[in-house]
Amino acid sequence: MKNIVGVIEKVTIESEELGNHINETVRIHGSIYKIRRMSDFAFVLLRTKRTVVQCIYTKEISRFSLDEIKEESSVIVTACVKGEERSRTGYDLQMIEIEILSKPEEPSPVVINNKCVDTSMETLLNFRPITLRNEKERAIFKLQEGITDGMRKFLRQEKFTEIHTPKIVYAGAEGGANIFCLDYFGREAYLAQSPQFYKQMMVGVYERVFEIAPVFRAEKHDTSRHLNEYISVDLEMGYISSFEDIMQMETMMLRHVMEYLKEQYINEIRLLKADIPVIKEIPAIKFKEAKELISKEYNRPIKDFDDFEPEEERLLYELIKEKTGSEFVFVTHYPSKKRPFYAMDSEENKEETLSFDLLFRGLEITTGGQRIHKYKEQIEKMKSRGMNVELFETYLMMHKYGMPPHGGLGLGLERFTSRLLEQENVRFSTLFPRDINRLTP
Ligand code: AMO
Repeated sequence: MKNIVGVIEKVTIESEELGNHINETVRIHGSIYKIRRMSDFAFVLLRTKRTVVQCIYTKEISRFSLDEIKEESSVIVTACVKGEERSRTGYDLQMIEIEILSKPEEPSPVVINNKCVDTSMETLLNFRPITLRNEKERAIFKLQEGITDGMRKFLRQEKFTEIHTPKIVYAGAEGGANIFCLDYFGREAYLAQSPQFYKQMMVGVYERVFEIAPVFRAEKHDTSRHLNEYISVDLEMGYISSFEDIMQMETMMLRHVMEYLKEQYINEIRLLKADIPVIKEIPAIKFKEAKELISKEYNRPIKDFDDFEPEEERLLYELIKEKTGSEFVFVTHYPSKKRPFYAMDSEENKEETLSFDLLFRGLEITTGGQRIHKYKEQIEKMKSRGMNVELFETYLMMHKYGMPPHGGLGLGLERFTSRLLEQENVRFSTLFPRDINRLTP
């Protein structure tokens, strides 16, 4: 019998530690990212967890043949760390020995070791397990880690409890036809469109909750902003004075995230040439006013009085940016008929809801608002929409047995990341996208 004591023996060092070992011999592991042969030496780039380290191969010092190694081999390099001003990191690794742990069967079908993967989006996504190894490609998702990490840190600080809610559900929360059905042991079930019901229920338990998890939308259209599975950042909070509290909380959260990224992810920001906005305040405009403003400023007749066309979202961004300098804008008081049954209507105008969207660089990234917390009011609204109240019995339990005034929001992580990086398609910020045509890899 053997005892596992919970210690991993360290045989190699981390690339971040290299700067502390100038003129010392170290062992470091990684994948051979690129071999660049020069006349009497070679640059060998080693891809480690987060950085690409420059190694130098010379016949004089290196005790192996360059022909022994291939790109994408997994290796342990023994090398001397030499200070080198011309190197990005301030040092080079003079290769002495190499231990090859594994070699690829075949060379990569796509060139992944140039500055960016120069291919179509289709190929980029088809070969995702490989193309993600590109320095820039993987930096996108490292930065995305920073976004969720920054959000988590902020929300914990604000006393939100992180929760995990079911993704197989008995009813859709968001209405509409974009719901996936599944056979649940002979009963009809669905994939959750959002954690809406559960996060509301959990407000009754913890007052402030959040969840960062996948949600599913059976969108049949193939657009640059729609995915069939995406990561939703959901928060819900009780004892709000008005739905503005939610917008205030989101503004604070986004401000915190931007600062956190600049502190912790500067290399990824530089590599991706990301323009991280400084958030001071975010203007808020009523939906109706926004529609009229766009129509007036751009001389466009309003076609749809209840929703934005994608082009209108872009134009609103241009306008707000020009007038206020902000790349974000809250649009409030959406028409009641366009919002789900749980949205609270405004006292002043029952046709409008106490809800909002947040647009970032011309794209909706968040929806949020105040919810109905009174039982009778909720039942009444459901009945007026012809809904089967009985089906929602377990949801309505919280209303029946008492809930504080509350509200929350849902933010699409991929949309947010792709706007931050000013990408043309949300798929570029999706690790393994699921869309109407794509189920692999
Ligand atoms: P909504 O349905 O507007 O609201 O979704 C919230 C946010 O999720 C993102 N999003 C999507 N991202 C990629 N592909 C899609 N198909 C997709 N659909 C939505 C958007 C959007 O702003 N329960 C409410 C939120 C709340 O009120 O708390 C909800 O889900 O960024």
